[in-house]
Amino acid sequence: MELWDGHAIHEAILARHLKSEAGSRHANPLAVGDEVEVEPGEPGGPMRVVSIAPRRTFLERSTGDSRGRTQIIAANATQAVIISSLAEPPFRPGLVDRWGLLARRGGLVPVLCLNKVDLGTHEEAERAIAEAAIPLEAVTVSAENGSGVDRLLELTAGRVSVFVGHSGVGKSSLLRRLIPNADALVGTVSAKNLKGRHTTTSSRLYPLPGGGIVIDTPGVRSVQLGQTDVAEVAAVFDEIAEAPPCRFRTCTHRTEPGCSILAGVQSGVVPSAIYARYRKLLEEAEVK
Ligand SMILES: Nc1nc2c(ncn2[C@@H]2O[C@H](COP(=O)(O)OP(=O)(O)OP(=O)(O)O)[C@@H](O)[C@H]2O)c(=O)[nH]1
Ligand SMILES: [Mg+2]
Ligand SMILES: [Zn+2]
Repeated sequence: MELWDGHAIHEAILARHLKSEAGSRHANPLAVGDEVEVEPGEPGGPMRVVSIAPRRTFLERSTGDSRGRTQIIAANATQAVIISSLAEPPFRPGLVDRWGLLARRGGLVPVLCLNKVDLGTHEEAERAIAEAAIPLEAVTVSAENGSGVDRLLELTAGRVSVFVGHSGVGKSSLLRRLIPNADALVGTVSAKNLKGRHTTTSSRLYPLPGGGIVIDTPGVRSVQLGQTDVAEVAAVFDEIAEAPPCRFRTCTHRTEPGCSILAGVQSGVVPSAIYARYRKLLEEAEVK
């Protein structure tokens, strides 16, 4: 793996005791963004990572393995920039919901970046965000023609951001807009992939010319939530999180009597599209 000391890149390996922490909740011991302590290795050889600092934030997703482990996608980022595209692939609000939940879980602020607006217009992009009632700060951009990229620059300036989203939405293209010579990469870490196979996926950390860091990640096929609960899912949707309390404190807002959310759907205070997304997220997260 590559290690960045703030100036230069060094080759490093993980000390054996860090490789296999039995009973770890995580499938990968080390993630991009981790801060580590190193010792010199063999003369001329790689340094050894001997300890990993406690993470201030983490962005994880479930690996879906039988041990219920998660993969840490990035450590210590302050903001998750959820990248979607207006078209090719089409905008999917449900994915934004999932990433938003995972970001909040790990202490990151989720923001939405809707890319490929050149395939439509900024107005269409903003309408798509409004119709989906996405409760996040949002920017609409095009990596293709550069429009809106100044707003993405402002949003990322001085912050540690991790770019997430499906394959092909334009994460790396946007990064290249932010960092003209992005090929001078400054840090990678390899992670074991999902099913325990040793295919290597790699995320990379790039310092922004004006200060701040962007972590580019490979697109993932599925964004599994793993262990979650009603409160965590409800917190994704402003209309649900901010509704008055239900009769039962343990209400799941599905069929319970005295449910203020169901009443809100009836009266139109809670848009039915939002309620449908809430139910979908609950079901997919297998909240009982
Ligand atoms: N029309 C249009 N195409 C874009 C835009 N941004 C990216 N693309 C194209 O979309 C494709 C995928 O872009 P990437 O930047 O590689 O996407 P990515 O999100 O990094 O994908 P992964 O690395 O697989 O996760 C490329 O062919 C880009 O040229 C855009 O704003 N408009
Ligand atoms: Mg990419
Ligand atoms: Zn309820």
